[in-house]
Amino acid sequence: MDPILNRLAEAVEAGKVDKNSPYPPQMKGEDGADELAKQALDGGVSPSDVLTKALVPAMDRVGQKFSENKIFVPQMLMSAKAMSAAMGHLKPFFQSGDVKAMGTFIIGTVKGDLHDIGKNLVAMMVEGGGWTIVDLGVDVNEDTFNRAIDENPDAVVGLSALLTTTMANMEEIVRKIKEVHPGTTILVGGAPLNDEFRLKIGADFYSPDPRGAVEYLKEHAA
Ligand code: B12
Repeated sequence: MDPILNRLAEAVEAGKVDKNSPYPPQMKGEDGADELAKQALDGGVSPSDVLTKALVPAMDRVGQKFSENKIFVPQMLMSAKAMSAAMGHLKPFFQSGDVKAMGTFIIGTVKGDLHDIGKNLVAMMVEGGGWTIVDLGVDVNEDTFNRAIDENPDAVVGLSALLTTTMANMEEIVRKIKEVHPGTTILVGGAPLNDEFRLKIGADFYSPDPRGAVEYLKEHAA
């Protein structure tokens, strides 16, 4: 494998965003994901290889370490940021159709709920898995979800809820989405949820972390 892809994967895993970023201290002054992704593409590595051989495996390892409590939210956020910096260089290729996205993932925090840190992490990790993200933000109601599905008919939907009170809103949103768009696959997550609740509300998949969502989407991509 091209050594630049190894360096890019290491930068993403370590959360090194760009040359000027002070984190992590042991990589001070070194190129980060931003520069390395650009160098890889300028050097002739295909956008698809940058995505599948460096970014996706790096985020996969990050997700794994997070699941095993070997790293925590701040480190994961830095890796997600590094991944986003690299993705910025890939976007033009995705948009031009040179790289086929795995599909579209619509995500939002359900109505009444303003917590978005977990939702953003899931969005970034799923984007790292090669999906196009439609992020509807926080406090999102069923009509907004349904409109987004109208606009992106084969999209998979992700719902996030952090409050026990908004879990009820999540149930309502799942019901309304399934009424209007019966074939839609819905993933749910958020600290107070579990798989029993997922089953009760008729969603398709629950994961306590982004990695589970990425794995599920990989298996269920059209
Ligand atoms: C930060 C925070 C806030 C911030 C939110 C900032 C932001 N931009 O998000 C602010 C200060 C705004 C806030 C406000 C409130 N908060 Co608050 N908040 C928290 C806190 C400390 C951390 C949440 C967090 O970001 N965790 C880190 C992320 C990474 O974890 P996560 O969200 O769970 O996401 C992970 C997984 O759940 C999963 N996931 C998440 N979404 C999805 C979606 C899918 C599809 C999948 C697959 C996975 C997935 O992946 C993520 C990464 O692993 C928690 C306490 C805690 N320790 O959890 C309280 C907490 C959630 N808040 C709480 C409360 C009560 C409130 C307020 C009502 C307080 C108030 N009285 O005003 C308001 C509600 C405002 C509103 N309407 O939403 C309570 C909820 C209690 C309950 N059981 O309902 C908690 C648990 C604190 C407590 N112990 O009382 N809060």
